[in-house]
Amino acid sequence: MNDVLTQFLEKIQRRNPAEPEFLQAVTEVAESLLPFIDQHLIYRDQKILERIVEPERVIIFRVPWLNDKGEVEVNRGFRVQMNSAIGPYKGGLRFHPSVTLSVLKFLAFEQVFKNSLTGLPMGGGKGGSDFDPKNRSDNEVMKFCQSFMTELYRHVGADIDIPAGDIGVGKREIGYLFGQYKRIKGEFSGVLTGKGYEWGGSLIRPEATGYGLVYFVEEILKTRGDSLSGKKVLISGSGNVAQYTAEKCIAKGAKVLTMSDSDGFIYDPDGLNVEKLQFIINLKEKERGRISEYANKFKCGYFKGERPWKIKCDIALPNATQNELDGNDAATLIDNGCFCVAEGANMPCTREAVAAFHKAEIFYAPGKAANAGGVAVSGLEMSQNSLRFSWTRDEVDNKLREIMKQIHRICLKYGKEKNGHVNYEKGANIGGFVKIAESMLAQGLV
Ligand code: NDP
Ligand code: 2IT
Repeated sequence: MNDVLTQFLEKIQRRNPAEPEFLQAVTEVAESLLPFIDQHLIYRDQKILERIVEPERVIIFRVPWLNDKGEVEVNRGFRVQMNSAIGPYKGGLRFHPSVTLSVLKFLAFEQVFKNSLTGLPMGGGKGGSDFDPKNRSDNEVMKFCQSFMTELYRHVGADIDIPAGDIGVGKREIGYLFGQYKRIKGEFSGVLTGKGYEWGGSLIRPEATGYGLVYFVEEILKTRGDSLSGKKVLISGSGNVAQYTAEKCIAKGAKVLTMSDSDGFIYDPDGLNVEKLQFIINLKEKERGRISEYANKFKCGYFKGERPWKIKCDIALPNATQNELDGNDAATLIDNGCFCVAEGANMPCTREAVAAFHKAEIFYAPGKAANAGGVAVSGLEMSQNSLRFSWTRDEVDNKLREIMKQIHRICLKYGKEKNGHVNYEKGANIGGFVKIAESMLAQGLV
């Protein structure tokens, strides 16, 4: 089996040179899937995994625009349409200077499995640009979004490919992108999710990834008759996912000790409360300021250039970006008694970190399961757009909770080891794969 894995990965590497993040994501999935595929020869003979790792289509385009000084700027735009076996392509847009083809291919690949796990009819895709919205005026962000959509509109549509937000793309950016699509096409459709509630968005979509993550952690804790009450929690990031993760953790009686941004992290030994969190939300969403200002305001620790994982905790929730928690961080967490790591971000833990969690047999929930709540409510936004109807907050929240419970059940079904330990990574990979594989078989060689 190791030979098969090695050969498979060597081929991926040869065909996708200089794509380390994509190779990392494929390695993680192939390690769980190849033994399973070996027991289901039709998947092997029909080369299902070989087909899944090849995007159906990749679009790369120039995004020229004028900044506030009247100067020309040029960025690169991408959309990776990875797999449409179970529905139209679906996945976020990321605007960040670190965006490359490799990053978007890894994200699109993860999205395929994640979307399958939600149980909703959504294929997988991801897109974005190396544009950095930080320190840009609203006018510049609008100009960029308009230029970006002036090319992207050809490739997306409510039944074709439905983008949403991700790092650097929130309600403001979705608004400008939607406006430009509507203007070019002359139609008001559900081409994007994460829209404002007044113009076709869903209640709970802003909260969904963070809330869903906490609901998933609750399911994990229930397996040992435990709850979040009184647990010490580390959160990284202070954006959309981190904010609503913190809100729900506080509501469940957990003690949130840290939050971070790309400059450093704050450590509040008393724990955040609703007022303190509101300060962070205002700081990040309105003033677009830095997390260090929290430490100045509430007189607590600020660790410049560091990540929160050295603080003693029960539960760690990496919610910022890929590879933000490495093997050394994992060893520190385990030594300090952390027993649960659940990924709000996509692939925040390196392979070495994940290996350490498996070895220590602590709970480790991969992003494709734990952070699926965001895209799940995007799917519910699509349903509401099709119905020309809006569900209440409670209706959407209850559906989200049920979806996260169902994903947890799938992880148990495929991930329970002989000794009773649950390998959520294996469970999520196999559980996500089966539905896609069966759909691909049914649809023939396309
Ligand atoms: P936001 O842009 O709202 O927030 C991102 C946060 O992460 C910010 O605090 C940002 O700090 C920090 N960050 C970003 N890049 C880096 C970096 N290179 N190093 C350190 N910190 C960094 O994004 P989201 O909250 O939406 O996304 C966070 C993660 O969650 C991503 O991995 C995303 O793919 C994933 N995710 C998002 C979903 C969603 O619905 N939005 C759904 C599922 C997963 P700073 O402000 O300094 O840049
Ligand atoms: O990584 C993700 O799942 C997202 N950024 C959300 C995608 C979506 O289409 O809502």
